[in-house]
Amino acid sequence: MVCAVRQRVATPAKAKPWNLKSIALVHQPDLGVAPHSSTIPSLCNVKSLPIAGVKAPQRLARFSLSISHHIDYAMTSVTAIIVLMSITRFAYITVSAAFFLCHSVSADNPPPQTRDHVLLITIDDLNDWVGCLSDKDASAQAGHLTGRGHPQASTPNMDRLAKRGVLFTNAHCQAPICRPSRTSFMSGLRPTTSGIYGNRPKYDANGTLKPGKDVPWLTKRFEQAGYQTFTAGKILHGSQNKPLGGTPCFKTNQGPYPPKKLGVPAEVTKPGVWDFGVYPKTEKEYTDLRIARWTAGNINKPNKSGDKPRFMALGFYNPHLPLFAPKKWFDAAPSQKDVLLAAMRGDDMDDLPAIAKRIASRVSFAAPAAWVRETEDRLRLLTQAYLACTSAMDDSLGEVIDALDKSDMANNTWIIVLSDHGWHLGEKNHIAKQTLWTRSTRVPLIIVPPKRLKGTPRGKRCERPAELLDVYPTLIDVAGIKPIKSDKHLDGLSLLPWINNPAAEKKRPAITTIYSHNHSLVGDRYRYTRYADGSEELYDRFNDPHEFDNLIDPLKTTDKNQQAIIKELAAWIPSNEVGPPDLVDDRVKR
Ligand SMILES: [Ca+2]
Ligand SMILES: [Ca+2]
Repeated sequence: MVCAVRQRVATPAKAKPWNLKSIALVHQPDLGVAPHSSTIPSLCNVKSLPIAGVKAPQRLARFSLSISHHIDYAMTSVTAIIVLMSITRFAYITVSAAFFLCHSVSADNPPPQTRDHVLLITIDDLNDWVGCLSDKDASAQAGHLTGRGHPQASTPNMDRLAKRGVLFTNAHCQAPICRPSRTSFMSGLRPTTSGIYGNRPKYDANGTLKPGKDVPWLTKRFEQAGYQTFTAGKILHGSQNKPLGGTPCFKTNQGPYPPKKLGVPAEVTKPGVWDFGVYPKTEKEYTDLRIARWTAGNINKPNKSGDKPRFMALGFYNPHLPLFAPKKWFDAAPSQKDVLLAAMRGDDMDDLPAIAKRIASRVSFAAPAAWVRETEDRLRLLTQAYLACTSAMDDSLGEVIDALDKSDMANNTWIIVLSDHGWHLGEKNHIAKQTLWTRSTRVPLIIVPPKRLKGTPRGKRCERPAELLDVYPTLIDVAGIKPIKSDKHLDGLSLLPWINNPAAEKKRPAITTIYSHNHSLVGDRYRYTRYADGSEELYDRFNDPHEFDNLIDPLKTTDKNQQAIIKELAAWIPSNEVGPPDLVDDRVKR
């Protein structure tokens, strides 16, 4: 019987139970539930599933799926039993026992042998300056950045993944800083639920997020469902990956660092991450490449855990500071003279509330950021380094994808690529992250279905709002693993309906939070921001992708529908938020 089950994987006809075209499901494409309600994500996105072979995104489908499996097993088992009974009674007893063993496994989760692998790739501090998110033609015509991406960004490997799957062009982080963002997508909980708004304190030994919630980390969730997991590089903040588990695990910190500062004078900042330039001398020392090659090596190794599917998570460090990369990537980047700078306008800060400026001034390492802003030449060097490091990281990413494509996991692996948040390089007079403006919140998010799913939409762009915390319920959904009690606490939505149909409507905006009670909400067109003191911003992202003009500025109010837009977006501001309002009044205005 065990042999009979394995044959199901190799024979296309045996994959029939996974085709859910015939399953009638309730259609609620835009999350037809009230904001703030306790949602079960996999029940909120129910709709027909046009992708042949995609696994069920919700409990109803999974229930039907389980029935299908039982019938399939029963049919296979009966055939096997008849044949074997003709041989000996002993064989009959043996096969019957195997049948019941298989039957009990399928009652909990789909058999491991039929499940897809998952490759989750996280990138650190990469904004939307990637090839597939950039308005190259429009920028070239205009001679400057349009506000969407960067025309000189070179990321061929991310671009080829976008052609193989769905690129979410309106995806945003839940917090514009490492730890709370990474916590959100690895736990499925908003900062407003977990209470994790900043980079400190460290996770506790057990990785507990909040007593009583009992939500497992994403890796643990898959481990509990029968997956072998491994982690490499930066998944949680500061490579504090211990709570994630995973065997094997490749631990490495950022670096190596040169003996002295390269791009920033030593007197400007203490030794540490704030620097940029050509380093290390040899490619093999480059950390992201080491992470990629370790991962590729593990992909190529025989799976020692038998038939277990794999959940592989790796995190690249670049283009997080320090912006170091081998020389070839600086040579490939635009020269200091030719590099296009981010768009800036002299009066851009005039229509911003004071708290927005205070939040920007709270950024870590303010001194070197201010030093860069002092001259255009310095900003050009930093921009060049950011583009060089992005390309270097992308090249490392390519090695992982190449290894996967050559492996025995090539046809049955979901690939997810994301960045934890964006980064400013001069927009709104700001360097670094930790703001609620688009260059901090907008991130690349690419989801690539397995090659085995013929007929799946590929090379599509989904312009609907998406959140990084949607990754957790999405992966549970596409893996088809059995829902558990803690799933009802998840704040995200499965994106499977939008993988199937990128143009489907979606009412729920993407929400980014910085410190408690400071939220920015992005819908299809507008960004609405409400700070802890009640002050507001509103941007028309279609007509003003740079977010230059705060429409709430009384002098610029022209949209007669403004109140309706605000009301619609503000309804999604999380209620019952953990922590008192943070007015960010501990720093003077810059
Ligand atoms: Ca980060
Ligand atoms: Ca402005």
